[in-house]
Amino acid sequence: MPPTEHKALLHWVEEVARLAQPDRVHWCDGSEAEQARLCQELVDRGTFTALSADRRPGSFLARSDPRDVARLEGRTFICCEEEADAGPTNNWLAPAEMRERLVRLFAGSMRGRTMYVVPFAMAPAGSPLETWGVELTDSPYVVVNMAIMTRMGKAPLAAMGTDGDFVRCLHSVGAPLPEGAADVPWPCNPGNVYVAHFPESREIWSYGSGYGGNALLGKKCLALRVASVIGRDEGWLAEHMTVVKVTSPAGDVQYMAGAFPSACGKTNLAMLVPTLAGWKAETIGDDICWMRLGPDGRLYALNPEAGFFGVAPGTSQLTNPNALATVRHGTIFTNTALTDDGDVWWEGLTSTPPEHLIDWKGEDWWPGRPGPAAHPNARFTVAAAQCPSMAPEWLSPEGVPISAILFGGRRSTTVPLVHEAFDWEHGVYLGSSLASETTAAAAGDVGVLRRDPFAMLPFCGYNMADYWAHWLSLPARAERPNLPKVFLVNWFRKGAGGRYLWPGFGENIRVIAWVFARCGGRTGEAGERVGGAVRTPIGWAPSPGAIPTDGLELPDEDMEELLRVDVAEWRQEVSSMQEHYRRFGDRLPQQLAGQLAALAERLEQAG
Ligand code: GTP
Ligand code: SPV
Ligand code: MN
Repeated sequence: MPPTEHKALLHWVEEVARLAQPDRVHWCDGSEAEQARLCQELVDRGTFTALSADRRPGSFLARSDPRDVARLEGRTFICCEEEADAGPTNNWLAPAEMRERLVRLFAGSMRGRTMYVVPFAMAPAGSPLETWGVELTDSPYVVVNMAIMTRMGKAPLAAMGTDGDFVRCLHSVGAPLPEGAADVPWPCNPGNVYVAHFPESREIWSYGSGYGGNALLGKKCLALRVASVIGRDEGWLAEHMTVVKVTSPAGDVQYMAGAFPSACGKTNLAMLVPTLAGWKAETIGDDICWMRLGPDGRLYALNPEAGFFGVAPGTSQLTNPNALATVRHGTIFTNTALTDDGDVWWEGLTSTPPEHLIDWKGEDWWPGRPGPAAHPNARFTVAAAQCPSMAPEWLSPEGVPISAILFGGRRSTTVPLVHEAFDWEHGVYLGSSLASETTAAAAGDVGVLRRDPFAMLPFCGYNMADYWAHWLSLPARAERPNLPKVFLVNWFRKGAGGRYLWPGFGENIRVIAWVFARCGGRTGEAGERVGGAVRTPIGWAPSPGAIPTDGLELPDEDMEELLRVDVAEWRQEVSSMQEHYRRFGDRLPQQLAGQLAALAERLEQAG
């Protein structure tokens, strides 16, 4: 007996079962016993390797099919009625046409498998933004990850009642099992992947991939692509942002949100361990935030997720001790390397690799072997509650008031360490201009500079120009708007020989301290503010000495280079922005065209 009397849900589950023809249907209750049973089943079928009970208790390693290792942006679609509403940055197909293709693919696609019914909630229970989803999936790997990443099972199902609205999330790895055939450890169908969104009917259909954002449908598909459309319609924001709580030596508290493209530093900023004495940082969320205007005209942010699906490579005791403490137990690792004593390893975890490993493809590996031992997009899935740096208010249903919004990408050149927007409209311009060198989080080339506005290029569920207009509309939506200040940061500027000029990680607190002071916070113990700024053509920049560098072995010339605004480079940036904006035709908000013209003018004046 299904554990609900929700008619629409029951009807849909039946309809999908008729189409996909699974051998059986299992309603997930989200209990610990269920999680343990499914993990054991994944061990039995070879998807999981149980890690050493001494070294990594309650933890597992999954190795994916080498063809299924990251998000597939080329196979991700926004299927709204009008192509123009998807905009030039999204793949589009008419809903009827996409539905036809998908129905053909899903027909019989779960044969020989179990279809799991996974009810889940995004946002803390009782939040005005709480959104329910139900994922139907034939992947037990997806179920155990969803159990960590969302509030999953009995509780959200009960909260939905008999007629609560939910987002229909349909997922199949696209690998039906003929009777008697042996399964593979990571079934998938890489040649036929679709990650399709129907924003108007609030539906997601994903086929062929079992990995990350392609398959854990609460995350990028629901909490960003679909939620961004709901937010547009209802007047709130769904963003690819980290949220961090910062306390200064003076005891002032500020919450900051940071939009950085995939694998550009959100998780690390969320878990920052400040190197400056007296500063404290705590975590609200690491990847997605939902924000709405409060009655006081401020933007309030909450983390809709319950776990982290974080990048493993580069995570070490030096760079992110909080992440390492979080993944000590009860963690699912995907595509890391396996040590001889049953633990995990990845590039950057230790300065010298172990003498022998099993690499992410399941092959013997030793130092000097070609290729990394862990896939560059290897990840850990772990409950946020295990993270020692969580701020208690990460569970606040109302969210936390944001003082600063940071935009940041990987820019080897041009973009200085930090600068501040002149005002809200200029801040929206900065977000719209965000660009970054591509990473392994998505399939395709790595290190290629591309515009990634608001770090939402692959995640915005509607026309990006309309999304900018939505951001521009915020001040008019509040009686007395009191919106965050906006900053552009760049931890990744490079010097001679391609080395990073800025030490990054815990040292980022030095930039945060300047931002904090710019937002009116008292930084020093005695209550002083250290936020000196000079006006440059691109925005407010720290005045000399305003970024504290005491205790940092940073040559003066490096700091100068980090803060340098090269007028010639910025003129090129303007031409590239003109090209970027041209793609949006007359949907581009006039204010942004005006901002770009004003920037060009300021650069002209600068000589
Ligand atoms: P997604 O989960 O893909 O959205 O990524 P993210 O934005 O959360 O990025 P994350 O914090 O996981 O960092 C990605 C990679 O960048 C890791 O290898 C980090 O070690 C590295 N990284 C993060 N912050 C810094 C920094 O301040 N400086 C440098 N040089 N590298 C950093
Ligand atoms: C990202 O790519 O921004 C991620 C990982 O956070 S995934 O969930 O796969 O989208
Ligand atoms: Mn992300």
